Amino acid sequence: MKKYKITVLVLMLLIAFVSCKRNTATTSINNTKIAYQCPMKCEGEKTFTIEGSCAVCKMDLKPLASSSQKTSSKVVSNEISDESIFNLTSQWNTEEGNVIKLKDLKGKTLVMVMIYTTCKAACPRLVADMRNIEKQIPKKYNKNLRYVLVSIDPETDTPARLKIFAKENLMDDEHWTFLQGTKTSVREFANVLAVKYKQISPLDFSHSNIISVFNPQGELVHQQEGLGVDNKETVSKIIETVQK
Ligand SMILES: [Cu+2]
Repeated sequence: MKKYKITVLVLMLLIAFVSCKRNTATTSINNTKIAYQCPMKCEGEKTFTIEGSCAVCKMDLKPLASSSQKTSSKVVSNEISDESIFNLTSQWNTEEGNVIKLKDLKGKTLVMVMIYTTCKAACPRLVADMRNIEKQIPKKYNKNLRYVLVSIDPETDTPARLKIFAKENLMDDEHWTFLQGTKTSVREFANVLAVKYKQISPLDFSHSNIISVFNPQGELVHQQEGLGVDNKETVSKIIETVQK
């Protein structure tokens, strides 16, 4: 009887040891495989080996394999009509107080970015990036181009506020347009651009830093991601698109 008990005990210990070992094995595989990155790429391509939150934007780091940002960094679409942002039916207020739909911008190459005017961190740099791009495009194309800044904070960024912002940032010419939507339309538009944003306090959002180029049919032809990144490719893509 005693011998039987010991055998059972040994068996149980063995099973416990085996299952324990299996657990550690999977964990270590997971640890070595996954790299984490800020979904907003606040620190560029920098990756981390453990989960946590971004030191810059405070968003949760995402496992790199499941990051959709990578694939969306350059999208060339074939399905013209279905992929066009002109399918979106939402209405927007411009900084001039006009009410428009995105399809009212049809026929122009669109350079679009999502920002909010009370942003102290990324948006001033994104706005500078937009101006830097605009400066490199020959002026003769301006009539066939529209640089569009969509507010991710429609509650604060009223048309009047956007107008002031436009003037302050010397973006008040006709080829610049600022848009105020609704919370729903802004979220919908952000999803189309693969822009992520999250309100973290009443006047603060963490958000992706993506500048998108659309052809005159409203199809996405190029995206650049990051702050102060090399925009040569974006500039040549805009010129190529506007010349078509
Ligand atoms: Cu910002």
